[in-house]
Amino acid sequence: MELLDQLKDSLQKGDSEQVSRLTRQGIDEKIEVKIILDDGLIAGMNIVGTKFKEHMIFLPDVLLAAKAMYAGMDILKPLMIKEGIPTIGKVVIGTVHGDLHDIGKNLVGIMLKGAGFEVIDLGRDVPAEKFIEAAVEFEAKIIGMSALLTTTMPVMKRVIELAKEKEIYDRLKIIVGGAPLSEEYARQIGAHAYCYDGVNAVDRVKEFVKAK
Ligand code: B1M
Repeated sequence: MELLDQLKDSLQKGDSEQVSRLTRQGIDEKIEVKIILDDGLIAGMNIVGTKFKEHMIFLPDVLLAAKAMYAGMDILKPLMIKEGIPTIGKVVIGTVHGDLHDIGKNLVGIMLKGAGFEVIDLGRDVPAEKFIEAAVEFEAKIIGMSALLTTTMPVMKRVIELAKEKEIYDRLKIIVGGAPLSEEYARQIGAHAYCYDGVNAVDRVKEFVKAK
């Protein structure tokens, strides 16, 4: 079996040790970090999601897979963050209130750091008010929100309403992302951009910072 297939397979089994070993092996074999991430770790996690949806696996299996995903990401992280790049702007990032899914948000954070942004990561299950308070406190140019549940998406709308109420909406840009979101939803709630992955988030944030 090819290394990336083995990686996908080990991630699905929630075998953190194998995922770490194969991720290291991939790096040693000079496979691009993006390929290891996209075609190994994320591809494996997508299969986990489908199986979970179809009731072929259960929540503890998903948790184990998430743990294994982190084992791989921990190894890739230093390679994704280029050293010594000056800060080109501050981004406050978090997963919205009620939502504990933070793998995608963390990936986006790593990519933004790698692109030279200072990332203030509020974590997961973040109340709407906290996004606004942090953006004001750190004078952030960007607020980035992640949601993976259809039930938590409305929290994003609340954050945007609060930003308008506190009159900071026009001073910064708000980006949103997460599997259930869409360009259309982002537009409806007044977000400045919908980002489908970390690379796209970096591109959009760079555009916004340049345009200022
Ligand atoms: Co849950 N879960 N989960 N889960 N989980 C989903 C999201 C689900 C789609 C699974 C399914 O049914 N197929 C489903 C949601 C259904 C819905 O709302 N329509 C679901 C459910 C139902 C639940 C629970 C309710 C299950 C239960 O308890 N019965 C529960 C909810 C808990 C809560 O949040 N309150 C729950 C729990 C969990 C775990 C804790 C076990 C675990 C999360 C662990 C963790 O994150 N620390 C988990 C996982 C792992 C998943 C799946 C399998 C994988 C999510 C993931 O990490 N993907 C997921 C199914 C799936 O998405 N395939 C599922 C990999 C990650 C890299 O992708 O997060 O999409 P993603 O991020 C991408 C892009 O979306 C984008 O860039 C990232 C990189 O490419 N992006 C952004 C994301 N955020 C961004 C922000 C940006 C820009 C881009 O700017 C700021």
